[in-house]
Amino acid sequence: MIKFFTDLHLFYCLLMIGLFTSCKEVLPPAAFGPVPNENQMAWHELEQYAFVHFTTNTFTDKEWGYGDEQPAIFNPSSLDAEQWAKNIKEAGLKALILTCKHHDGFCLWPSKYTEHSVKNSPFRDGKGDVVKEVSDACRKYGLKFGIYLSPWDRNSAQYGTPEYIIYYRNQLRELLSGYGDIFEVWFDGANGGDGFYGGARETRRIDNETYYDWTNTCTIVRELAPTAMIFSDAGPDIRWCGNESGFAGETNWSTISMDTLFPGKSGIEKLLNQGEENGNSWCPIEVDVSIHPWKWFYHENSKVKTPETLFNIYMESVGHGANLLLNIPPDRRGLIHDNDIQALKGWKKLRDEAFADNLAKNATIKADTERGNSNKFAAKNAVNGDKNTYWATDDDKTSGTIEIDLAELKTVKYIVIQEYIRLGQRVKTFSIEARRDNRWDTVAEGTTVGYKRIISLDSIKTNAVRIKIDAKACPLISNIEIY
Ligand code: FUL
Repeated sequence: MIKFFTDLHLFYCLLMIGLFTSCKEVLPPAAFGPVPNENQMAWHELEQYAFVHFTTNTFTDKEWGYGDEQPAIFNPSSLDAEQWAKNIKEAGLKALILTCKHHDGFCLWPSKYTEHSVKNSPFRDGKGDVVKEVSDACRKYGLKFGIYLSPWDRNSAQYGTPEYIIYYRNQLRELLSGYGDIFEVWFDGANGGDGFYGGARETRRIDNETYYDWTNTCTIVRELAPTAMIFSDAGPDIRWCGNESGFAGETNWSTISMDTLFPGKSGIEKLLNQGEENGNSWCPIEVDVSIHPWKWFYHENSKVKTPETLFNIYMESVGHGANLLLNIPPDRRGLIHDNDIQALKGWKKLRDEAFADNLAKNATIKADTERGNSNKFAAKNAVNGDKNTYWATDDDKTSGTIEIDLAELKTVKYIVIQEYIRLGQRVKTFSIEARRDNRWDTVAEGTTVGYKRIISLDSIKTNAVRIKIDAKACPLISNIEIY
């Protein structure tokens, strides 16, 4: 009897071990290096949004007001924030950041800490609040709203003293608590020196590294707007791209070591533009550029960038794994000018046409290696339209090749690749090959991929595309599109 039970026992045990081994779960890779937090992930997914520069400069034809402008000159004849929001939305942009106060110190909201604001202007008989009108319009049109509050203030008599920091923070609190959800706070690194400063009309120099005490200012943002991203030349959440021409590096690591950086530090443009492969923080790039060449504010007869130029900017910002912040400045009426609207429409059309028909959707896909031979990490995850699944290799394989068979000869102009960055940015180099007459030719080579990489090809004819990847750790590719 005892013997019978023991044999049966043994049989069940072996059966269970067998079942367990065949169903053994293949685990996802561990994170590699710094990774984005949830706020940064949501920010990456916005990809592109608008900057709106508007203040007394719009009426004085200046780019940097001295600080002695009379509030009386701020008098837009027909300001319509909904016209801004509607056109920005229709251009496919996802948010709007408003210059609530530029370097001249004039406040677009009736701040209780200064008289230098809309409340002493003819706009809406001194009862207006541009920040409120714009944030309301954004909500109505489904755009996120962000604020720019210039640290440098050429109007304030206190500028350069510790009292000014109290003033600056009070204004920040007003903006963060009175206008609904704020998705981004933009801290400018510019500090030019001379200004009105309450009538002193002199040059005031501050120490960029210490004067603003950014750590404690950022704490205010964290308390009042916990999901807001903080932008400055040097993070902490998003960094500047190092230029105002509209491009992120061909190599663009979203990682950088920020320990010795601070807003306004000079000589770090290239570092900011490319990031650092082994940087210790996740701090991706935002590319800020204006629709008017070299002008942030509206000026009569300003040239407007063509849809084609805007498309190139898109390719070198969003297409290089950065977010694009495109400045669209309203004119003296308080409206986005029709020339700008036409450029935005043309740009949207170019994007829609370029990315209309994703050939990878119905294609057959395979990879030379798949993590644990598991469906969970199979090549097909890169074309299933689900950003949460990805193709991965085993931990000990840092390179891999994925092949997309288009079944017949197609014309291919763009290839989009996205890494599953929630587990870190990994791809160091890639090459793209196209199959023609049973021969594989290399048609493009590049370095980093990151959140998104868009590769432009010479309208090649091919029936299959092969992407070879070399990474710092096992590569994780969540999306491939072919157009
Ligand atoms: C710069 C400023 O000096 C420009 O006027 C503009 O606001 C640009 C976005 O940032 O630092």
